[in-house]
Amino acid sequence: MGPKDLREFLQAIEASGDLVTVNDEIDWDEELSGLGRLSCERQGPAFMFNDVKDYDGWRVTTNPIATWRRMAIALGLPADTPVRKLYEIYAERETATIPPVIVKDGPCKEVTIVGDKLDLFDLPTPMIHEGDGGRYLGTWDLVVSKSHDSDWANWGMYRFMVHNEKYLTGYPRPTSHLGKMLLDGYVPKGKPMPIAIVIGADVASHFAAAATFHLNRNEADLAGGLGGRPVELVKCLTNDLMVPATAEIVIEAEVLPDGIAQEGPYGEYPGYRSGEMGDALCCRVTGITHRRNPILTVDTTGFMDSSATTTTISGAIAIKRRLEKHGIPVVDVYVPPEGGVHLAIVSVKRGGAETAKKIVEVLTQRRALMSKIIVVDEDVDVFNIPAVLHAFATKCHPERGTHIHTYTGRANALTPAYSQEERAKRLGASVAFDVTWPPEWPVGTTPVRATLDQMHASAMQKKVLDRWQSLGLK
Ligand SMILES: Cc1cc2nc3c(=O)[nH]c(=O)nc-3n(C[C@H](O)[C@H](O)[C@H](O)COP(=O)(O)O)c2cc1C
Ligand SMILES: [Mn+2]
Repeated sequence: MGPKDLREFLQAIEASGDLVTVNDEIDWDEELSGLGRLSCERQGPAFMFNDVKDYDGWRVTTNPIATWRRMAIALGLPADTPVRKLYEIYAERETATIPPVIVKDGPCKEVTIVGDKLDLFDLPTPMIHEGDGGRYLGTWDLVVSKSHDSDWANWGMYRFMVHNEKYLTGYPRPTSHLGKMLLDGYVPKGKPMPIAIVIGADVASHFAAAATFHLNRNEADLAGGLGGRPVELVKCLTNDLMVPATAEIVIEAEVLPDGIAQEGPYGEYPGYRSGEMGDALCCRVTGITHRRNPILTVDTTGFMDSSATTTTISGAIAIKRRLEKHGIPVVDVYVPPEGGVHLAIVSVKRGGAETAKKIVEVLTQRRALMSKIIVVDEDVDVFNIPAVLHAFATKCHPERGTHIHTYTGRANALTPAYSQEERAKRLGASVAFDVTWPPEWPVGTTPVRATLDQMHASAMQKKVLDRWQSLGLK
């Protein structure tokens, strides 16, 4: 079972040496996020900042899940669990959903603020990067919304920026489930859409919010599966939405059906500041509730952030399921966090040009997040980046091995390689690199890899391995 709330998770990563506590004063204005940023780039620890300038009584934690070690602990596993194993366990738990339970009260209600007392500047919201459009409150969050005409309660992780004391502006993409709910249900009727921006819930709930999950299905069930226990939900103060009861902070708000506000730019997950300030949805805060001595969690978004670790695991599993559904003989899929959620590595039982072409088509049919797909033979371990790089450098034919697929209207507007014009028109392309031996080459004519396991007979391999062991080598 995973940790029951954020505090239990933080204790666990402190015990394993993956959390560093800072008791000296630190500035919310770029300083604490700067430390968090450097830690992502160096695969260092999460931080707990106990003394944030101007914000007595508040604490800030950066990048809860920016390493596989912290992901493992979040899933209730040993910190050194191999990535392949994490993928297997995550995929298993995704299919074993557990519905939430409703409780009457919870720690997230220890302090409640409504009416004139509401002021977003009372929260220690950091200025994360120089050049951001403002202070970002929602980075590692969980945003609850409910369908206008059904019981579907969606959870998504979307960025939100402080606009003024009582207004926030946010960037759920129009293709996100929140975006669809708003545009299909509330905007046509001219009704405000209630939302709850939840910060510091149990980690499994945040995984569920960031996961690639079905339309019309509740991520709360997925959170139960991932954490191995039902999530406890409690009703909001100023609307009927249900939120995780152990959350550190809950911002209750309503999205205006007929108002917009300026949002961005923001240092984003591909590892670059993306775009200009632009029109975005606008929300009026209706209530704030929080735990005593609350902890604001922050993802210092950019290269190797929490988003890279979290979204790549559920994204890769979704890609594998999708390829299987389309009859591709897929073995493994890995989306390495170093690729900024733009690169997928797919191993297949039988490769070749037709397979590579089909893979790039299938993976760009609806949304097109991956711009590079490396297709390898199954004897290449997709989790072993040096092995993948070796195969790519040697086996991909520069001309016949490159399969480009272009599309309009669904390109990822955050892809750094696209020009401003391409982004505006959502024009893009994805490429599959075929790093497999052509299936039409006669058996026995493909080059043999010069490795111990391929170039030597099994008797010699055994002899060498025995000698290796007797030399005391690992
Ligand atoms: C730290 C983090 C930040 C994210 N920020 C955004 C965002 O601002 N806008 C967005 O559309 N998706 C964002 N995502 C990705 C979504 O959470 C993800 O696509 C999720 O599946 C959305 O849920 P939905 O399918 O219910 O819309 C973010 C993910 C993470 C991990
Ligand atoms: Mn959803």
